[in-house]
Amino acid sequence: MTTQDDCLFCKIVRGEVPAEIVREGERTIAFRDINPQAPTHVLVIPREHYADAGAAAETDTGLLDAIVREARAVAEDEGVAESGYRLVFNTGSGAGQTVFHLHGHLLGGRGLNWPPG
Ligand code: IU
Repeated sequence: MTTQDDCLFCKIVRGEVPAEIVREGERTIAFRDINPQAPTHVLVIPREHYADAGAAAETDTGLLDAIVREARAVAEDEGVAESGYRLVFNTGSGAGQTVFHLHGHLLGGRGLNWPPG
């Protein structure tokens, strides 16, 4: 499995940096964003290091399936599945990505506008 010593989210996976983990899967973990943008704002990340969704899609499409499934499970756990939620993969700095370890933002619990900013 690929991990990076200096990657913040790899450190969360290894338990070296604390996070409020809400769900753990075989290939993924989900934890609350430290700067929540909605009442429910959970990051779903792979245990393995990929820089972004595109990098994972090139070699490991099953991983993206696992992330989407886990996001749905978290949405159900959080009670936002029925009212609707958003799953966002910021991909590249121009799209607002700041942590270069693949993560899906699960946002819910409030009305979400479209188009996003
Ligand atoms: P982005 O899509 O790469 O911009 O998202 C990174 C997210 O990681 C962002 O929402 C941060 O608030 C969040 N985050 C975190 O949850 N814990 C941390 O220690 C750090 C960032 I640094």
